[in-house]
Amino acid sequence: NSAESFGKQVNHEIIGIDPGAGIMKATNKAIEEYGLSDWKLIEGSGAAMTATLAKDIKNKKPIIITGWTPHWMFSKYDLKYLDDPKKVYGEAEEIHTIARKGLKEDEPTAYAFLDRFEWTSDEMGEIMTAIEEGAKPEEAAKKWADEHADRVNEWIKDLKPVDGKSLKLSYVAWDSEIASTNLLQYVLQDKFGYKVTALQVEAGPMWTGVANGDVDATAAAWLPLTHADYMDKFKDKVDDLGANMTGVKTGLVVPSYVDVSSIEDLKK
Ligand code: PBE
Repeated sequence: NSAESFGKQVNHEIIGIDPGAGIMKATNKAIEEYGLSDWKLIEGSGAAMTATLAKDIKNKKPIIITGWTPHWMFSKYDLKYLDDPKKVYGEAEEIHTIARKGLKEDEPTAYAFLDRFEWTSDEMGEIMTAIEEGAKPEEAAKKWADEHADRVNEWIKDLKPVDGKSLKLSYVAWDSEIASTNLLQYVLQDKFGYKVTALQVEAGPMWTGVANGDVDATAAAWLPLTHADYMDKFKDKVDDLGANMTGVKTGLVVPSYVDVSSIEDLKK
């Protein structure tokens, strides 16, 4: 049948991203729970995954990737999530901002702003798409903030500027987090006068940095499921400031021309 030929056509390879990503852990669990023992999850990076996706879509070749929303790939290409009846990829996922212990007392302005910061996947999508179309991340973030002063003003209202104090954010080079972190960096610098370093690291160090106090905050904690391991390990050592975005999603994704609709179909 066509599902069997799909597995063969893609060499039973799922194109993954960086090994620290929660979606990689979820995919290994999916391979187990759906009995996909002949499938392999290929490690790489977000950028390598989207490059492979672009190439295969151009040639109308079958491909299966680890995907997530918000992501520009869903507006650029016709893609679909495979159904996940066992809910291995969770439900009602959110992106949270987490801060180091003590940030609230040490930097009340940054803390209050980060605590208020919440936006939508459409808003993030505008920055992501601009970057995908060639804008530098910091320029795309600045442009978005300048064009959405009403939104930015809701977040910064009544908060007092600081004078050149330093702040560190950590993030992973996932397209969604490149967009959010560049926006936070711009607002913290331009509206409050912080000197912000945005450290691009792997997922493990992103969490560890906040937990051990080397990093002030990250806006890239996907919860409750995607980063559950990290949260379990560090929950007493970080401040969870709640969701900065709701309704996000992860899963296995294929171009819509691929004739497979559920993860269960991969077994056949
Ligand atoms: N992601 C994007 C990340 C979180 C943000 C879904 C690729 C992950 O840890 O899987």
